[in-house]
Amino acid sequence: MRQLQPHLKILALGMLGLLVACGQQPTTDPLSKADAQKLKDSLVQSNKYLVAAIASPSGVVTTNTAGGLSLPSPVANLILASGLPPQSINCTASETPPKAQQQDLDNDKIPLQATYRVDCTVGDTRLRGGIVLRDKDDNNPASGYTIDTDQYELTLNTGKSNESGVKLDLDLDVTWNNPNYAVRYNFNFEIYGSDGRFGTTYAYTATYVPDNAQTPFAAGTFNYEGSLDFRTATKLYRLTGKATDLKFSNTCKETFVGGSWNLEDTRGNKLLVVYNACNNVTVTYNGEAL
Ligand SMILES: [Ca+2]
Ligand SMILES: [Ca+2]
Repeated sequence: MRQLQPHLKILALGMLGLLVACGQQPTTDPLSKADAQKLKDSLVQSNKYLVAAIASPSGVVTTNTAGGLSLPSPVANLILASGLPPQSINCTASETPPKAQQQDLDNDKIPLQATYRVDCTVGDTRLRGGIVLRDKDDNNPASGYTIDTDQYELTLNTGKSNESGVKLDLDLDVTWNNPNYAVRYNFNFEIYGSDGRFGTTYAYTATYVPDNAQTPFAAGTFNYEGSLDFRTATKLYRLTGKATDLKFSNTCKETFVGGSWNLEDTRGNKLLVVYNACNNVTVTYNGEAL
């Protein structure tokens, strides 16, 4: 064993070096316009997943789009947010425990806990991953829920030289705080393809004020602030973010439908995302349209 020790030391030093290399410090460089464009793409593409995960627990989406399973709407919506056409989607899917064994005492269609795994293909597009859904309180239909994705990935042109895709790690925690909700987003979204690999990471707790307390996830308003990390191949930007009166409506599957999201780098450069209406978003960088 003694003879191994120098090797172990070298190994330990090597690993330490690796850890230092991975722990990239945020840059103080101004956000370049090219990177601002990538950040815009990331925000706009990721938007639909944020919107999808908020769904009316009372409205179960009965669908054959995921291997014939009838899924709770936050789960079905997340799968449909991939943009795969529901008619031609071909999935293998599993549900644990099986539906017949799932507990739902408050009948809010959110099981006490269930895990869904899907593997879907349409042509050379593939979606796979896991989603765990939990009721915050299975004796209270207004309680809220948590949804966590696991190794969730959408690949386009699978196996080809122009393969591209997105990886999503979304942990969402919706907690009732009568009459409003606290919504915790823990979000990591990565895009890869011909533009390289870039991603956004953030963790915010938003306040969510429903328009109507009887149907809390039909429509409402989000407000939150915090930092957002944007990684490119060479840089890590840490931006401050403030979302003001983001209007959510479950009639819009693509985007928020009102309000704005302001992101600012360490030099005061501003990326402003304005939601005009459903799927109608204006993004400017220091006042210039992107
Ligand atoms: Ca329940
Ligand atoms: Ca409940």
